[in-house]
Amino acid sequence: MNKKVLILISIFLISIIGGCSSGEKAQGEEKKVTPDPSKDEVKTPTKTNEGEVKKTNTKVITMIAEKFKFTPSTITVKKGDEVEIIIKSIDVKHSLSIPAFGVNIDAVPDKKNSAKFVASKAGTFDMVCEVFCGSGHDDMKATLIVEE
Ligand SMILES: [Cu+2]
Repeated sequence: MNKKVLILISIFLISIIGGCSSGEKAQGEEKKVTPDPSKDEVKTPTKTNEGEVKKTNTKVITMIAEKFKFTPSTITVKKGDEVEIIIKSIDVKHSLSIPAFGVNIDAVPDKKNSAKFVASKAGTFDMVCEVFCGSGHDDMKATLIVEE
């Protein structure tokens, strides 16, 4: 009895596999047709991409503030990128200010603060700490490079 059941099951399985493989063949035939539509597909998404670029190109950068530096000390993005900076301090209270883009984030110990901005202009910009944090405060700077 069991053997008959097994044989029946294996017949079913074979017929299912056979059905799948014939399905793959059908898909293979469809793939042969795709090269021409794919050329059109390349053109159409570029239109929608312009809107999507801002969403998909969000660059999330995590920075650490400490006496008297930022890590990383230089960040590089592309013009038009939406940039999210997440910053926390590992000692005392600092801030990260990017005057060129109106960004000012408190850098607080044990807390992550963040801000988003669009890097709308190319160039090299200062990022500074605006909270007086000690003798090296004036040297507490980092650089934002926005590539054209
Ligand atoms: Cu400071």
